Amino acid sequence: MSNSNEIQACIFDLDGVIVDTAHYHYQAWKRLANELGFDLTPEQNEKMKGIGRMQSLDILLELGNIQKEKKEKKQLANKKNEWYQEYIREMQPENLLPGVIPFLEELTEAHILIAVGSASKNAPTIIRQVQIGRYLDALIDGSKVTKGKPDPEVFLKAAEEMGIAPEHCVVFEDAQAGIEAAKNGGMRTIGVGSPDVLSQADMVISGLHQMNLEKLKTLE
Ligand code: B16
Ligand code: MG
Repeated sequence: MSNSNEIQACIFDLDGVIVDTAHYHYQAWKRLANELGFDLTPEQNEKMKGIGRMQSLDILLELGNIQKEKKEKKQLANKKNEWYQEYIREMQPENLLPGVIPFLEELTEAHILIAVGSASKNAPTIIRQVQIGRYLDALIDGSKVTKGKPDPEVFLKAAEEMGIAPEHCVVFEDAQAGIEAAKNGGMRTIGVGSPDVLSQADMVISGLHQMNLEKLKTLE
């Protein structure tokens, strides 16, 4: 009989956990802010992490105290996305963050299922470029959800696609909104990044190079 705390699946956020595209998002938003006549600090950018494209734009415009019509907003979001896609076009397996492959290998060997749950509509492209598709049992990206993090939809859909109950899932996230989303879905959480920002998580690590099966099992 399986223990009710048993970890049967890990769900990974993409940007900031598997790859450092969080940095590219920041560069693209900062470029847009500069074009609109103001600057975007790394602290302000924290609020935009893990949030969908249009919602992020709303936060940016509010920071700049700028009002735009719907049509112009679409154009600004497209512009940001084109810059972002330019940055990610060159990505390769070498761009995977340290420790990703050894941990995915360890999970696969232990028969723990693996999913990616990302707010990004560019997630399938990134996964193809860094070549980790073979490890995944489910991929839920921004085009498959209607509600952004902190709504748990993205993680609940990943769990459902794998056929695993939320209480048997652990979510790895670098964004406050993502930790909140996982908790709202009844999942355990591992924050990837700074403990100051991710204090709500059950455990915080600086990157997947600090993770292994034994450490994961301490959450059971
Ligand atoms: P796109 P994640 C999120 O990905 C990013 O953290 C967030 O900064 C971005 O705005 C969002 O994806 C949408 O991305 O513009 O590519 O659709 O962290 O949930 O993997
Ligand atoms: Mg992220």
